[in-house]
Amino acid sequence: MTAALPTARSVPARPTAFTFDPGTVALLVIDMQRDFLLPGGFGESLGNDVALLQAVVEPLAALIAAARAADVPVIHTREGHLPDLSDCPPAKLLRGNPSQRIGDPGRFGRILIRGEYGHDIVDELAPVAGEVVIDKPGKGAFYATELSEVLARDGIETLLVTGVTTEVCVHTTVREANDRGYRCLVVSDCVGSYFPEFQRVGLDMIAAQGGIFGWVADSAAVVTALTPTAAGSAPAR
Ligand code: C5J
Repeated sequence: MTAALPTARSVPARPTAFTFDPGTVALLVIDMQRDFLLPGGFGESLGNDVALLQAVVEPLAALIAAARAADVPVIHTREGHLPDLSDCPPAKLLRGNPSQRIGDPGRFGRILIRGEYGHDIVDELAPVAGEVVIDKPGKGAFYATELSEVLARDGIETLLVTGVTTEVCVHTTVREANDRGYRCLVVSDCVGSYFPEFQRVGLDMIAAQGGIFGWVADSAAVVTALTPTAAGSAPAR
């Protein structure tokens, strides 16, 4: 990956300061979908407290706004399946003992089915025209998607990773990204878990062992680094 350029920005982070070139960075927003976040949705039907995920919305909205202002690409993902469930392995469909399964009718339409209201992104974080939305059948954003091609096309080398849930789709995606050579900064208050202990340990695991999967910083530090006046120069795009 490239060495720091003159336009490089630095973010206080764990385990070390994180530098990035604003011309080769993208903000990845993972699965901020109604099915996971809204009361009455799939996440809550699994017995989860969705308030823990909703706490992510406000700081993430501010981070997305900063990325857009800095001309940093914002890439959204949605976990979900085709209406005939042909892309959902039986092992995923039948796992656990939820009151409702993927594809069943739920309060917001068929659960985690593409095109349904619940499958889409919450209003506060809705993509704007021109932003890429990756539909993914798995937990990782690279598996069976066009994400690699999108990143290569846009010359992206570094990912600012946000979304839900920390220990599932965020972790899987960060691990996939690592194996593909991307540098990942996970934004601590812009990722969320239904389980506070998984949130804490999930973030610790990213930064452990000298940053085995990447770096961890809070959104205030990332917004400061993205803001041209604070960073002292305009982005390279
Ligand atoms: C889960 C996700 N937790 N987006 N999905 O099933 O993390």
